[in-house]
Amino acid sequence: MFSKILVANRGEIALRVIRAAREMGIQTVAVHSTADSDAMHVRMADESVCIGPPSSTQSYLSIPAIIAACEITGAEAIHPGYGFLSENANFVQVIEDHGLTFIGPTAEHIRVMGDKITAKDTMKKLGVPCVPGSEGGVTSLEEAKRIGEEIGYPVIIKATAGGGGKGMKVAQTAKDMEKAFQTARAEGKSNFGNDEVYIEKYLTTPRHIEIQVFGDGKGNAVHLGERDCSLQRRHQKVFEEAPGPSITAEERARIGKTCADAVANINYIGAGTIEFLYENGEFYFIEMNTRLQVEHPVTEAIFGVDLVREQIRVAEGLPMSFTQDDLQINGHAIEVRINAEKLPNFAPCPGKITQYHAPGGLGVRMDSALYDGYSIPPFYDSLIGKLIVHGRDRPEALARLGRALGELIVDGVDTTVPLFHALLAEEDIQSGGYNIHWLEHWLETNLGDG
Ligand code: MV4
Repeated sequence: MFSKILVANRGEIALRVIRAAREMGIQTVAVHSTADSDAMHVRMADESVCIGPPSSTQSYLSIPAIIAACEITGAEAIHPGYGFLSENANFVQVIEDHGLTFIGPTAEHIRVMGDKITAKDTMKKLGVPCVPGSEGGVTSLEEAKRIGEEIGYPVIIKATAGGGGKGMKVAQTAKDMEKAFQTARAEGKSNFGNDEVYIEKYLTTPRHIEIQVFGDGKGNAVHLGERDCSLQRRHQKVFEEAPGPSITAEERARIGKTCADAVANINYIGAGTIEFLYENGEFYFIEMNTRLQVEHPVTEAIFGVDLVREQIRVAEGLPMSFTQDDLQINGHAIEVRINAEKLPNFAPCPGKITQYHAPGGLGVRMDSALYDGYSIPPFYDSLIGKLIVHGRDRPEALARLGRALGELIVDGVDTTVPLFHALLAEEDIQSGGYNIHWLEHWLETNLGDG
């Protein structure tokens, strides 16, 4: 059993990890930049170490500073949270070279899934359904055009190293191919230092459905159903729910088993998310994330499990504390992301919180590192809280979300809370009838955003 772990993150996710560790009787070490000396994660941890100046590259992304903090405090393992170093294979390698444990997958699993072509090839061989497209990378315009004719337009050209929507271009017809192909390559080169691209059939109106998987690293794995994360703005999720309003129990059992078997086959360890586009009753693999995700609490709510506790257990070599048969869905959960941003353009809005009051009551969870008088620094992302509601069914969860949003007070900065009040009034949100384009269209129509 670990006696002390270091949390290489900040904000609500650092608190999330500290809370799980404390319930397990494990001591915690927070790391922080000079801009975060007064941050809640520093106050909540048993110990803290300042690892550098405000800039993320010199603090939360500094591998030597984090390793030094481990050695100074005697922490035996590192939980990376999400973002920052959570999907950095080199970080995992350095941690292991120092005789420490990374609470997460192996460097190899991170490397394989970080390269989108290798990830897709691996998943395809494991029997996971993928979007039709090129076999591997496409290097010439001639080849791109040939594949376009073969699979039929529209097609999408994606940078192998891409992410966050960068290096992704749609060609509606053959005459768009040259420009789309060259632009995707150029964006891959400038954003990720890699101009390799691949081509897929473009799905026009899918939903974003992701399957939560969990492995013990010894050939055993389970799935914890899906989350529907279709409501996004510029590739940032804003509203997530589980189960997916469009997914049947049969579909869940089938795609879930396919995913669990796939990760069991590669001895995957810890939490992972297999992302799909879902259209006309079919699932199409797009990417795998080898980390705990921001929206994991909706899965925790409906399955009644603590995913961070399980991550720590398997990192120690212990078995998972449940089997597939133990995992039964109870009710419905929704998460909304509270960002310090000013509508209608979602401009970051750091500053001092003059009043904070978290909602409570049955079926309400508020994961936030805010407190009265806290100053949100301008150096990091704008997520300041996640409100997660759980009800016996979707209508109850929606009603509870409206009630909890009404109780929430965040004064001193602008937030995305008004957006959620407005969304709850929409028929398509109440019915669950949305896809990946719904929110951007709604924002354009209702706020003039875009
Ligand atoms: C696609 C697609 C349509 N067809 N692939 C966006 C980011 C990256 N994770 C994958 N993305 C997409 N890939 C094919 N073959 C549409 C998107 C997409 C998207 C996906 C999920 C959630 C929101 C999205 C918004 C725009 C485009």
